[in-house]
Amino acid sequence: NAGRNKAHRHTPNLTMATGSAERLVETTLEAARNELTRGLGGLLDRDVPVWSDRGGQVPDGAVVVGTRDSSTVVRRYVSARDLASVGAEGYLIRSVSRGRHEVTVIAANTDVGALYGTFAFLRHLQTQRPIANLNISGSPKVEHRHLNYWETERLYAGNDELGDGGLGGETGAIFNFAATGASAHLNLPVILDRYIVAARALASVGITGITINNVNANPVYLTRAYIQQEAALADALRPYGIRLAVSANYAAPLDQRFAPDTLTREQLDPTSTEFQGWWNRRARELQAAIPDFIGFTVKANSEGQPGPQDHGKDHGDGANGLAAAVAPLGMTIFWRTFVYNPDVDTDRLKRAYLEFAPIDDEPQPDGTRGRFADNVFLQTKNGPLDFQAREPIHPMFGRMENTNQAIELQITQEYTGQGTMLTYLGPMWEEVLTTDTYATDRQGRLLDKRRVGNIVDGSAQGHRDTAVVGVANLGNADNLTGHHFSQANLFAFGRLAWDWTLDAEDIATDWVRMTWNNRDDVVETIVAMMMGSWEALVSYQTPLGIGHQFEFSNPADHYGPGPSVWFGNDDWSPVHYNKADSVGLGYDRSPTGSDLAAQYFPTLAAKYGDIDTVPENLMMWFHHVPWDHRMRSGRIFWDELVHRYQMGVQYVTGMRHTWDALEPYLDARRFAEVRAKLAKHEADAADWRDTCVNYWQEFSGRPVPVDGGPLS
Ligand code: GCW
Repeated sequence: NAGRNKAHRHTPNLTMATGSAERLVETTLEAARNELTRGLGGLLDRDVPVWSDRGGQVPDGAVVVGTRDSSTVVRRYVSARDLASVGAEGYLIRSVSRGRHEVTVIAANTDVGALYGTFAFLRHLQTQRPIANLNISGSPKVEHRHLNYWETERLYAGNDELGDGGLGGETGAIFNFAATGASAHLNLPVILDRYIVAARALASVGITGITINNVNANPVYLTRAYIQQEAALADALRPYGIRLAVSANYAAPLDQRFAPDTLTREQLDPTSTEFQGWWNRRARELQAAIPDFIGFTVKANSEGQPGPQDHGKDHGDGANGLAAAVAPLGMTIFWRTFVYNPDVDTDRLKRAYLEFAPIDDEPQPDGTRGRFADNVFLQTKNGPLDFQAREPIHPMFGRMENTNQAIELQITQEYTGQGTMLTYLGPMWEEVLTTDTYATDRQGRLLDKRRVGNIVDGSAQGHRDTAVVGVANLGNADNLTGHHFSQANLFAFGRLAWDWTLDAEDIATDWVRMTWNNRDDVVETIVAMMMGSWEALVSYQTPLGIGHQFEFSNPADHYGPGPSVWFGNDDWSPVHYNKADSVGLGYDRSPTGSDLAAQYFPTLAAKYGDIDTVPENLMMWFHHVPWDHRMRSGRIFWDELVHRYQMGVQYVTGMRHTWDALEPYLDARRFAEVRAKLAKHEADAADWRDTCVNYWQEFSGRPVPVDGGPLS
C-alpha cells in the first residue's frame, strides 16, 4: 500500500504517562528488531547484542529477521519459492547451520510478515517449546483482522479499574481525543506510551486495523482537527501493521462543524452526486493525512442511527453510495447488518436477513447477481440477536453468496460478565466458526467447505476479500483489558481471526504459559478452569437457549438478571424473549411460530425447527418448551433447567477454590486481583440462578430439585 512504510510524523515524542519503557519506531523491521532484543533479553535475562547485516559471517547463535530484500542472510537460506507459499503476511522460521554456526532465520515476503514471524518465534520460546531444528511456517486465512472500538460504550477496562496509574480527567478510553482538565495536554497528537503497548500487543496477534470510534458515530471524527489527531495515531501504529478506519455517521453532511461544506436533508439521498461528492471530499482529506486509511464502518438505520431508509432508499443504495464515493481512493465500506426495523417482521431475529438477502440476490444488468459493490463488506454479528452468550449462528452466513461478508464478534464482555466474570470466550468463537451451515449451491447441492469459518475465509464460496471484526475491550487500564483474564479473549480473538481452525484450548494454553506460569500442572489447572468458564456462564445466565434475560439499569446494564422485566419495547425485553407461561418457556421460532428456522439452509432448518432434533443448548431459541418435556438426560425440562443454573454456579465456586490453591505459583498482586473478582463473580452468578429460578417457578409451579447450591 502506498505510504505504508513511509513515516508521516506529526509528533516527535512519546509521552510516558504510565512509566513503561516504550519507544516510537519508524519502520516495521525496527519494530521487529525491538521485539527480539526486548523479548530475548527478558527471557534470557541478559542484553542481547544486535548485529547489523552488512554481509560477512553471521555470528553463531544469531537470530536473523527480514525479507529477501532486506537481508543477505535470508536471501542465502530461504528460497523465493519457499517464501511464496506463505503469502504476503506469512512467515517461515528455520534453524540453519553453516559449518559450526547455527542461525535462526525468521523470513517473510514483507516487513509485516517478518514482524508476525518475530512474534511467533517469541511465543514459541515463551511457551517453552523445543528450539532445535526449527521449521515453522504460518500465514493468515483471513486478510482483514480488525477491531471496532466503541470508545467508552461497553468498556470495562477503563480509568484503570484495577486502581493503578489511572490518569485524572480521562474517560477510560484507550485513545485520548478529548480528555479535559488535568489530562487535556495528553490528547492526541501526543502519543501516549500505552498506544505503543497496545500496538505491540495487537501486532503480536496479527490485528491489521482499528475503527477508532463508536459505531454510534460522532461526526467530529471527520473534522480537520480530529483528522490531524488521527494521523498522529496512524503514524504511531503503522510500523506495527495496524491501519485506521473511522465509523461514519450517515447524516454527517448535515453537521455544522463542516460548514460551509454541508448538505441539506434532501441531498442525503445516497445515489445523489452531492452525497457521494461530500463523502469523497472527506475521504480525500483523510487519505491526504493518512495514506493507508482503510475506509468507513457504518451503522445505519439501526437503533436510531440515520441511514438511507430515511430518504426512501435501501441498505444496498446506502452502502453503494458510500462505496462509490471512496472506491477511487481504494477504500472499503464495512456496512453493519445489525438492523431490526419492527416493520419488517414481528420476530427481531428474522429482520436482517429479510432486508439484506434480496439485495444480495438481485439480478444485475450484466447478468450477475447481487447489488452490493465490490468494496463493500456486510459486517454481521455471529448470531441473529445481539452477542448473547450462546446464540445460533446468524442465518446470513452462507446466504450472502454475492457479497463480501465479515463476521463481527464481541470481545468486550457486554453480555458475558463485563469486567467482573472470568469468562474465556475462545470456546464460544470456536463453536461459532466451526458450525456447519449446511450451505448449498443454487442447485441445492451441499458445498464441500461450508462451516462458518469457511464462509468467512472465502473458501466456501470463492470470496477473495475476507474480514473478521472484533468489538474491542481495550481501555486505559495498565493491562489494557481490566480483568486479567479478559486479555485471554483479546489474544484468542487475534489468533482465531488469523486462523479460525486453531483450537481454543491450545490458544488458552499458550496464553497461560505466556501470562502466568510455565509449570505444567499450573498451566493445566488454569486452562481447565478457563475452558469451562463460558459454558458455566451460559448455564447460570441463559441455559438451554433462553434468549436475552438482562436487566437494564445504568451503569450496570446488561450485567445482572431481569427475567420479569418489560422495558416498554418488545425488542429489548426479557419477558418478550422468555415467553414464560404455565405451559413452558422459550420462543417458538419453529414452523408453528415465527419460523426463523426456515432462514437457515434446509438441513439446519429441519434440525432447528423440530423440538426433537434441535440441539438442547439452543432449544429455547426455537421452541416454547413444555415444563415436562423429556430431555436427553432423562430429566424433565424443568428439572434440567434448574440443574443447569445450579451447575453453572457450582462451577464458579470451583474456580474460586482452584484459584486459591494456585496462590504459591502466581505473583501476589495479580493473584489477589483475580481472587477478588472471583468472589464477586460467584455471588453474582448465584444471583442469576436465584432470580431466574424463582421467577420461572411462578409459572412452572413445580418444586425446585435440590442437587445444587441453595436458592435463597
Ligand atoms: O449490543 C448492542 C449494544 C450497543 C451497541 C449495539 C450495536 C454500539 O448494547 O451498545 O451499540 O449493540 O452493536 O450497534
